[in-house]
Amino acid sequence: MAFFKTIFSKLKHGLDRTREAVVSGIRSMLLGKRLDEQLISELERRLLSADVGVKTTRRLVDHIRADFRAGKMERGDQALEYMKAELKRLWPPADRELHLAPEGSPPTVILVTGVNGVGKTTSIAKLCRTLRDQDKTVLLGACDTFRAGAVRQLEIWSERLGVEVVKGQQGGDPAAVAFDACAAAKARGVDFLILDTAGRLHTQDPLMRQLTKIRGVVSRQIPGAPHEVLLVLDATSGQNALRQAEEFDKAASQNGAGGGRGVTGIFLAKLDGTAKGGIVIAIKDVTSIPVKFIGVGETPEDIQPFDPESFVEAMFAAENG
Ligand SMILES: Nc1nc2c(ncn2[C@@H]2O[C@H](COP(=O)(O)OP(=O)(O)O)[C@@H](O)[C@H]2O)c(=O)[nH]1
Ligand SMILES: [Mg+2]
Repeated sequence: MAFFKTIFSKLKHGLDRTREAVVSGIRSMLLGKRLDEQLISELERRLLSADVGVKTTRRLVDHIRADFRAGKMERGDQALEYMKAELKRLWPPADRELHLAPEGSPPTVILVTGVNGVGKTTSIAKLCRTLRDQDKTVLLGACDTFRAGAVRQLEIWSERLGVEVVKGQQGGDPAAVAFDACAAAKARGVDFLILDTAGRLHTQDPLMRQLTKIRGVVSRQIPGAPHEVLLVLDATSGQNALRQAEEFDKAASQNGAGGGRGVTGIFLAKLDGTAKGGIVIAIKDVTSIPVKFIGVGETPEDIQPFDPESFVEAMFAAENG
């Protein structure tokens, strides 16, 4: 399935800030230069400051240092090529696709979760837009009943995108909205049901239980659902995003609701708003949850599938390349 396609220019543009702040520095530091100990230490510092993460940075730099000392690597260009190749290999090919309902038994249910303000509703609009472009029918469920204006925000997007929303009372039970949305999705035979949930603080236990409850309702209504639990993270929040990934994964897999699977994928929003695009690599270091999508702007078109090859190329691309 390839609903989502990389558009390289958009991806590259989305990573402008990361590239300008850190990576173009690394490029110009290495290209055409001879390696020495000082250059290698500087490389290490810059990788860390792009939030690449300690583990991967250490692995890359240790290898370059060892090869340099053994006389096997002399030029900065070689170090750059080595890093790109290694980074591309970090992510196994499996499991970046959207998990779908079995052939012939729609709907595919996507539960979208994450802390307030990270970009959940916007990311849903993006998913919705791409699916609509592929002639898929989509229904939205507004399970964020806590925040005033949340339902309205989803409705505004849905009107623009031409999809319907199932909603409940403000302050009502989100699980009840999930129930109604599942019933409506089945009755209408839509291909996809996307549920927007309230911004749950990962440290607030009752809110986590709420998520578990929604999962339970969904799985009883539609066996095998939710097929995908997408955690939206805000790339601009750095280390905080990493902690959220760990906490959500733990909490969502407790109690066994919905088959006991935790978060099945990450939607990393606002990559365009940060110079620390290396966070994608750090996420890989601390959790086994695959990043499936990245957000590179505020409009419904600003979505990209996460593809390691394109990502690394875009991150290390020459400014005019
Ligand atoms: N630059 C940028 N802004 C984004 C992106 N995704 C969301 N936003 C903005 O982040 C803010 C919060 O988004 P929203 O979807 O309401 O977050 P929610 O509270 O998690 O539903 C809004 O101003 C969005 O326009 C993105 O990929 N890039
Ligand atoms: Mg929202």
